[in-house]
Amino acid sequence: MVEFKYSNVEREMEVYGYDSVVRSHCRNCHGGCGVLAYVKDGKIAKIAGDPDCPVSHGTLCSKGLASTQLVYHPDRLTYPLKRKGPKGSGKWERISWDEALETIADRILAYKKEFGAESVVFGYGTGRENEAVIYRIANLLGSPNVLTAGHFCYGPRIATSILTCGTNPIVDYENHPQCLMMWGNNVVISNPDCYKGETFSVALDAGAKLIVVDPRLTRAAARADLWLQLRPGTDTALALGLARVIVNEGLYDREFVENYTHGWEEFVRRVNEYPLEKVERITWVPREKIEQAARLFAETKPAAIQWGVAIEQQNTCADNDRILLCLMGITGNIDRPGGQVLFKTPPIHNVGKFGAHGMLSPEQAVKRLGGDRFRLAGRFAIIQPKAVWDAILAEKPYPVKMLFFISSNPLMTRANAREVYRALEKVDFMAVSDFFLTPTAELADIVLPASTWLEMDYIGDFWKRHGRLLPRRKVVQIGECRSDHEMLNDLAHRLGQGPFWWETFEGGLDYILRPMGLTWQEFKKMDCIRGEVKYEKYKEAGFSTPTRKFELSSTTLEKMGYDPLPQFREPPESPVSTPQLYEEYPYILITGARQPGFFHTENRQVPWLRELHPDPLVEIHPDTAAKEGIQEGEWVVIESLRGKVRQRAKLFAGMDSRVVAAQHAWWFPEKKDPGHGWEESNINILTDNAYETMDPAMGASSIRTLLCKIYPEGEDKS
Ligand SMILES: Nc1nc2c(c(=O)[nH]1)N[C@H]1C(S)=C(S)[C@@H](COP(=O)(O)OP(=O)(O)OC[C@H]3O[C@@H](n4cnc5c(=O)[nH]c(N)nc54)[C@H](O)[C@@H]3O)O[C@H]1N2
Ligand SMILES: Nc1nc2c(c(=O)[nH]1)N[C@H]1C(S)=C(S)[C@@H](COP(=O)(O)OP(=O)(O)OC[C@H]3O[C@@H](n4cnc5c(=O)[nH]c(N)nc54)[C@H](O)[C@@H]3O)O[C@H]1N2
Ligand code: SF4
Ligand SMILES: [Mo]
Repeated sequence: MVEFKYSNVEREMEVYGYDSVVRSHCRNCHGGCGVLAYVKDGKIAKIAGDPDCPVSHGTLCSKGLASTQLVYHPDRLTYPLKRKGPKGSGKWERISWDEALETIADRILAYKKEFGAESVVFGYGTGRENEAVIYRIANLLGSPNVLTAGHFCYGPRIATSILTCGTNPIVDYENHPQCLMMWGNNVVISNPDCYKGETFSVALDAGAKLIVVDPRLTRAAARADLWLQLRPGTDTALALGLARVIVNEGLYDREFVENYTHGWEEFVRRVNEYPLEKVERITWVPREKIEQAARLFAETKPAAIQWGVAIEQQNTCADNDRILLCLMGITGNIDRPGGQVLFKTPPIHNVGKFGAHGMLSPEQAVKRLGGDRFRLAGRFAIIQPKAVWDAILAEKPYPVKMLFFISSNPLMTRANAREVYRALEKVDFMAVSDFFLTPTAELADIVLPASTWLEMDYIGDFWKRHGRLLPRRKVVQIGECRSDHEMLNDLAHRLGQGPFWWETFEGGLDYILRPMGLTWQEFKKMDCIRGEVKYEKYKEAGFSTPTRKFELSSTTLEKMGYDPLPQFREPPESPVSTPQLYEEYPYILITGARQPGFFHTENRQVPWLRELHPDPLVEIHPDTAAKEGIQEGEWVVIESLRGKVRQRAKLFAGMDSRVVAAQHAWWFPEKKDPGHGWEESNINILTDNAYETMDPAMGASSIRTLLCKIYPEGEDKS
């Protein structure tokens, strides 16, 4: 039974006259925070943190608190739309769900017949708990092409963890890590994937040591015992340097290394290719600091690495993840209390069959776009967006005719936005499911109104790696909006996939829960289910890898023709790899450090949140600003080889003066023309997606490390 142990629900209801309160879980980011939704006269009147929630303990961020403004926003799509004029004309007409889904189903079946199922590409962006149903419908159709952000976000952490130790090691905050190394991450703002900033902050307050690896002085860096302010894009070299100190000073966990790892000798040879003078030269981090950090991390037990996406948006993406996994392993922190634990999810069915991809035939699977080039990505059903744009624009290796984006705004969020635009403009047919008419949706043929998390029943977090399941309970219905799960369940029937789906998606929820002997109606009354928590499982069963060991040297990567050990590569554009370009574009540009109120392109129309960040900002060191004649708050032009955009200057001394940091995902919903200003400040107009600049295993684009120039608007330097 749902119990309100720590909250004052009854009193709140009495004093404020609320009619009811629904306990649920927010998903305005990757989700997980417990909320109490107070309802009055059929409307959500207030969202509050749920003190009984085991994930967030009553805390919420600004995005969660502003959910009511999202749900009741006047610009929300509340019924399906069909485009009336040419693409991007902004002319729409209301249609029924039947007409919308019939049109989409007819197109899918027609393209499948004429061009093969692979000509239909489904797409989503970051994790929004709808990915399993999207893979299910695509797999059953026979399309191997689901476009995600997985090439440069989280997918690499999952893929490399599976290769190295069987699953993603999660920081065990409940058992008090004594040292945290925060690497390319800012969890107190981003609360990403399996983590919440709250637990990290509690660990620091309890006295955990902190090492931060970040080119920018974040709040966490300011609190750190050691801040390693590296040159952007040089993470693998720095981590190899740390590993070298740990190996050569004998600070590693001998017992673990001897009994449970594979490839130790090769690993030692590799780290010895990185003497600290070389590492210092590459990374700009003084060798003494590297030594101090290595000793602090290896000698404090238990310790954990709180890693983030910055290390993945580089051409060394997979190597960055792999070397950090190796650091977790050789220090003996894997699957130990307070270290990094290979948590088990409760026994459930995965409707998407991630990993096994059992529903896709091998003949169709080999057609996955880019799968032969980015073989590690392909193995995890991840595709590089450029392969899709090429298939639309050049029809190579085969034509892609239809895109169906369900929770993504790729025009703003994928590298080389102008190429993305050309592809979206050219594609024969495009459907989009979203809350709003975004710049991407404006190029669609049909737009479907999606439900927010407050408008659906679902099993929150079932795809994540921290082992918890939480019921998400529907609070309200807005217009004709439907959850992506319900929408795809309906579409699947129209595609002839009925026998593999359910009458309504409640059947899908029952299916997910069935191995636990629960139905949705039963689970709905519960608070949370956690998988069995057990430590050092490898001592009994080994690791779930080909050698049953923790693979410092990856046998799988070797078989795939990749270097089995992590190695450093210079960023594709850098003072070292392209010195001539550096003369003309003299700053290293990093993009996309998270902002509290926004979630990528989301929330710019939500008043409470836009108030936090009215304009796009680019951080510039005061010395650089002085050199370029830039004043605080002034609009400036940021330019790369690909193009230029405008943002406002924010002077910030917490960076090397050679580095500039711009925000990503900016569009202006208040601009009523159909483009909504997508070109003005969209930093992905500057980022590159040439194949040779990508990570060879995952296909990650280097959106965190490129070269730019910057100057006051009006002083055109091109
Ligand atoms: N330059 C640069 N670019 C980046 C990054 C960076 O750091 N720098 N970060 C990258 C990363 S890590 C990622 S993951 C991607 C994210 O890329 P995307 O996921 O494409 O980005 P969003 O802006 O979040 O787009 C999501 C859209 O879906 C809608 N939406 C939200 N929830 C739902 C839902 O439940 N159902 C439906 N149907 N729609 C929903 C929102 O209104 C929004 O328009 O961006 C990447 N782009
Ligand atoms: N509020 C909010 N929360 C979000 C999101 C959002 O858009 N807004 N997006 C969500 C998504 S999809 C993701 S993937 C996560 C990401 O969230 P995190 O993993 O926390 O990553 P970021 O905040 O993007 O970047 C973390 C830090 O990386 C640093 N950095 C930049 N370049 C480098 C580099 O070369 N090396 C190193 N070591 N550090 C570098 C930046 O200065 C920044 O402080 O956040 C999620 N949560
Ligand atoms: S961090 Fe914010 S947006 Fe994310 S689940 Fe918690 S309250 Fe919601
Ligand atoms: Mo992401």
